[in-house]
Amino acid sequence: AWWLIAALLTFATAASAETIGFSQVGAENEWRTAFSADMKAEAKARGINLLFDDAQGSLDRQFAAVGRFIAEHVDAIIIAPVVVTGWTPVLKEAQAAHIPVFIADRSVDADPSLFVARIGNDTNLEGRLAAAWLAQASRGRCAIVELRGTPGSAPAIGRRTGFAAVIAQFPAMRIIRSESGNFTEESGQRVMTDFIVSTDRLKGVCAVWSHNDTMLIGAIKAMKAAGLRPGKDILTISVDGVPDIYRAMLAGDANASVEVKSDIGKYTFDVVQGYLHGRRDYPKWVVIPTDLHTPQDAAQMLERRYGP
Ligand code: GZL
Repeated sequence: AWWLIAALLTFATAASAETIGFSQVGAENEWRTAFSADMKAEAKARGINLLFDDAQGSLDRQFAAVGRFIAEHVDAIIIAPVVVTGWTPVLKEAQAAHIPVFIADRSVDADPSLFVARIGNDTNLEGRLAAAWLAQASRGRCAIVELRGTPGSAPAIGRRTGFAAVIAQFPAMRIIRSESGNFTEESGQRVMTDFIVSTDRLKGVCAVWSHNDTMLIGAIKAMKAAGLRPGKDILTISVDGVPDIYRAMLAGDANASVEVKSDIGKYTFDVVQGYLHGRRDYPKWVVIPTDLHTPQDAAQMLERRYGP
């Protein structure tokens, strides 16, 4: 009878729905919250039972969340790691419990045999692209102040390393101040205020290099409060491609941003579900591509990424 078939299908669907644990870094800025929203929406669309944990930037909370996921015998664990170090013990625990682990967004410093794959961006390339743009925009002569991301995080390490590798080829390009703003707007504003004081209102400073847009948004507020003109007298280059940076570009306050896609739920769950259904041919790193954007395409980027 039809009702019996419908009942069996419903049961079969419910039974096959995977339960997946997701340990998220936190909610430090709009890139992160967009990534969390995308992961939740994508899981819902796929009928996945997603156990979501916001670690509020704490590595210990992430370890506790993964421990809970293991105790609950989830089908798979996804980790967006706040920092690169310290992950081996919990990854070994998951492996011992035969629960596959996937790294999403930031990377870990751990034996690749301890996770199936990482789905994420190339942070070193982001730093290189940023420096190459600045080298061109400043004709290779620039004193730079740097706003760094969360200490020990893959994006802070990769962006700093990539940026430094490119400016090393330009003797007249150098970083004269560098502090962590922990990827947040308020810290970016505070650090830039300190830079303004310690450099006599950014005298001789040609550019601000910020490891993410959100810290730069804070820095722009600090510069404007000091009567300075970001995007005009001081070049700005940052990373993420969040809506506010395109708005800042359209206002003439920002010059360039390297995009990091935050809507990577579809790529992540394709790999996770594929693996759970038997695929074993994934590379260790599924690279999410990046692009640099400037005011010329800011309006189109706002339209395309964030709708009317
Ligand atoms: C992407 C992501 C970074 C963003 C920041 O690498 O891990 O973390 O660039 C976010 O905005 O805090």
